[in-house]
Amino acid sequence: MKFFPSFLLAGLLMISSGAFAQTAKTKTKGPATETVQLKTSAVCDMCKARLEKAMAYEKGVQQATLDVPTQMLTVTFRPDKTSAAALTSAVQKTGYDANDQLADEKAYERLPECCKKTNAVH
Ligand SMILES: [Cu+2]
Repeated sequence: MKFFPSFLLAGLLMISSGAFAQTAKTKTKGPATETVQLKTSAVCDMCKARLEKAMAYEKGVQQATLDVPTQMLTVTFRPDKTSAAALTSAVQKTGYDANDQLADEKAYERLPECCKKTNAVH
């Protein structure tokens, strides 16, 4: 009779430590990400490719997708590596407006004619 309770206790300890290990693992699994949406002055698929590539080179960016018809750039990023402000600035440096922030003039001038914001989305 003495053997039984101690066996149960050992079993319970094993179960509870196993559960604890699993909880700790879940907590450290993958860093948190945030998503920001930027309204850009992109007008065509070349703009899309250019902006998505520029975002891919930004540190902390996990995914970037530009929807040409709505000109919305959606960026998923790691807030411990970058910020919405840094990504806004990166869009400006690529030659495009980002929300109410105007494009960097020199970068904008380097864009091909078809990508200038004077054009309608095409
Ligand atoms: Cu374009």
